[in-house]
Amino acid sequence: MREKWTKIGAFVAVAGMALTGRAVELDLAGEWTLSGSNEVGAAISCPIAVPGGVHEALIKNGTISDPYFGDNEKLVQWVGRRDWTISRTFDVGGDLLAEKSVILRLENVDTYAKIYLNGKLVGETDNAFRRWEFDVKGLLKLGANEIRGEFRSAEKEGERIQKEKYGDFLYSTIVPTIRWMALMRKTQCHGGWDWGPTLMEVGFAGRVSLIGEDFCRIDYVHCDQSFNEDFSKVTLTFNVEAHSPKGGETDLAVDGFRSVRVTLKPGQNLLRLPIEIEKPILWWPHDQGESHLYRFTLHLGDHVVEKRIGLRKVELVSEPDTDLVSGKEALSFALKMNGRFVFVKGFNWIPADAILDRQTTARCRDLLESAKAANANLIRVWGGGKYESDDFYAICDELGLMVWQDLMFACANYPSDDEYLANVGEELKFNVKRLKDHASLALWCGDNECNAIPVWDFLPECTKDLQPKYIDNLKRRHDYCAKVIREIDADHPWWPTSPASTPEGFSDDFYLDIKGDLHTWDVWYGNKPFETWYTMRPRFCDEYGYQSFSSVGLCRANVKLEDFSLTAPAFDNHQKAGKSGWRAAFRPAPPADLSACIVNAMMREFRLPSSTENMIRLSQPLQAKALVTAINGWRSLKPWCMGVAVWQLNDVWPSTSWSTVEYGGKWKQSMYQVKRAFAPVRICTSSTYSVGFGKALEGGTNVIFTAVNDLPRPVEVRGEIVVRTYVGEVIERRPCVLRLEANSTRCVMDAAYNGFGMETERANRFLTFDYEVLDGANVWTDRAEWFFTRFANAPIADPSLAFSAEERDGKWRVVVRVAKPAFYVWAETSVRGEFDDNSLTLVPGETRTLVFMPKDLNATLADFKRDLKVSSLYEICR
Ligand code: BMA
Repeated sequence: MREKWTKIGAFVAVAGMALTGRAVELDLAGEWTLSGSNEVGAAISCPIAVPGGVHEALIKNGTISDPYFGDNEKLVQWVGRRDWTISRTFDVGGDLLAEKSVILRLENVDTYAKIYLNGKLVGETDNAFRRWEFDVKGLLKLGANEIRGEFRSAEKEGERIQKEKYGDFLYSTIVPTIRWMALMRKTQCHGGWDWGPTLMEVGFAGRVSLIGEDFCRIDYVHCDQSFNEDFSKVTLTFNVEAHSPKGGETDLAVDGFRSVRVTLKPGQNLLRLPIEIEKPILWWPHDQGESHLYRFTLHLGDHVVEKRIGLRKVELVSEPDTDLVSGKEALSFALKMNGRFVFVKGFNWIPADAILDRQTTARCRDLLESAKAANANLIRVWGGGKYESDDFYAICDELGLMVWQDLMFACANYPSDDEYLANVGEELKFNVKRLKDHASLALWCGDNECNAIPVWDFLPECTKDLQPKYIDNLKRRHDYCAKVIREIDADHPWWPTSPASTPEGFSDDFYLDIKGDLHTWDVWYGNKPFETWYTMRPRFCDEYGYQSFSSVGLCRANVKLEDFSLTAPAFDNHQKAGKSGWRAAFRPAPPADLSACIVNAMMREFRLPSSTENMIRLSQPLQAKALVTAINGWRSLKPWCMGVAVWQLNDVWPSTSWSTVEYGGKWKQSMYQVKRAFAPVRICTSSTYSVGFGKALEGGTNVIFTAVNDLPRPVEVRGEIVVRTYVGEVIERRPCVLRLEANSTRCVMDAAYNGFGMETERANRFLTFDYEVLDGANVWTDRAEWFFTRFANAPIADPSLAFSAEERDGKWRVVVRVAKPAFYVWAETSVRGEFDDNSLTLVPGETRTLVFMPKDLNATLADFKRDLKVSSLYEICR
């Protein structure tokens, strides 16, 4: 195969920057050959994509069937236990050979491979998060060359490392399927997670290229930003890491700013070039201002690097204080951008797909745009996945989404011997230099929940006597990582673990709501009422969630007709937190099957449907109700609480999970409700609850309306609180006009139920607060709601829901009307796309028009109308 030379001058995306100029790069991406053998030893040879992985290649070749369908996942486990060879030939021309030096650069080789060039070993890889460079000048020849990666099974390699290096001291992980997962520097959820399949990917997952250097090559350009007090001036220092075979003099310049003469010594060089910018246009998360990006062009000799950089300062403010409610010592946790506190509304991100080849930029963009559309301002890249692609962060920069970046460690005890840490150090150097200039990057966090693992009682290895050793390892790793990061990046905050109750790292009260950040899982795993969240007072909750099934269409598409039942094994295989999932595997606490959590809560909240389809549908209002309950409660606590992030935004495959966007990108009901609950100005409804004696929930006899304004300017809210019966009779109206200061919280009303004549009528009444937000010329309407009883107990009447679809002004619209109140009114179609609003409460007399925004540009109005459905609780719960 003859490759096109990237005679640099063309745009080459390297580490978030464009490399142009006098260097030669031969990109070896494309079709390679995969060879190995199957389960019974029969030879396989087929095309494989680079970048890409072995599973997609085997699916395309017809060797394995789609692992996402039914329980096919179980049939493909042999793939991860085999060794594989991935190779290709390529032509080399005279230009590359004429260079003084040529390196082979490999990013994200997954994972254990020996790399050969023309039959000679050039190096070995053992960390999928690193960038590898091997000197290959002496091995290349004019004309045809061959490159080959011989990959060993990571699972077997993990086992070998455990036995040979660590003996009986087990580095336990929560992953039940692959015991040695913690020993592999590879995406941890490849080993299966409580929302994902076990698919131990293998392959060249990143860029593979040959880079020739004559005078020099640039390895990294990364910057430091230093602002004066009032942000009227910034010093931006470019750090240029360049390698030169022989050394020499040249110019270093940033177009339009500065040029200096520099001397490169033979070997590695670090050059620093500060520039000053007066009155910088700052970068803000999208809800706080413009997400402005500067474009800088840097020259080193005739090499050119372009970078898009947002100028901003991000701080983590975490200070001891006192909880005035309990009188206990507490610790704040809040992000500050450009000197202004920002309330975080976030989503947790897991990889875009379990199969490497399907983690496309388009998929990432679609999901990130969904997060922004749902009013989120932060994405947490969770530690069990991967450091995402350059494109991912560039999209976040552009969309105005902040990124909480975990290091890739999750739910395990990891080693911390020198050899292991040195490998991690290389991984960090690559990723920190690659990512630190992204305006979106807000914080580095050491890991996900590794604090908890030594003390959780359901990992059998974590015995009391070994705890100190595990904790010691954890601290050693945290200290090491913090130091490596600090040396490269002094501009971003560091937090040791998500969650932690102290900036120092381990402490045994990491689960305390009033100290630091919080993950709270009791409501889901403990099957507790959603109001339990009102009893918590988090400073920053970066994980909480509630599961639902995917849409009926997606659930049907992934099982055979006869398996379309919640308890059919093939259907249940998509519920990884269930009896087959990891938590239950270690802690068989009731309910053993966690889909039963959904059904249990459904019985508490709603009347039970009579069909599988409607059970699936009803799980989505359930999840929506759960998520919004917490958001309303915790936003009301601002500034005590300064952030909420929903677990989880997306799915890696079609599954029953905590995601708010199902596999393929379709919004669940919860996403629409979270979007409204995350609006920058919001009337939040909540109630006072406490956990009483015997641990029962007590309270819930008042309704609190709290107005929250997260915008940096005052707004006006005009609305009306209306008390209605379930047949739609209006009992009372209370007008309400409010002026809200910038970045403020204000209690609008805290009223006992009695105040609404509720002693006898409680079950038959609900409240709406319809309001208009006047934010300068920008005006929008919204509705807050409060139900005095659970829907199971409410006398919901037939709303006589009617709808019609039409095209007006080039847009497809659904017009919905009801004769009686209707809840969780839900429009759905099989055409890919979203509505501007959905999952609604409608009251009599109101006509709602929902505008559809198709993502499938070939779809027609007829396609849209064909299976368009609008339903509400009444129709589903029967
Ligand atoms: C959290 C996460 C994940 C997990 C989720 C749901 O704690 O960090 O490990 O998927 O819980 O159990």
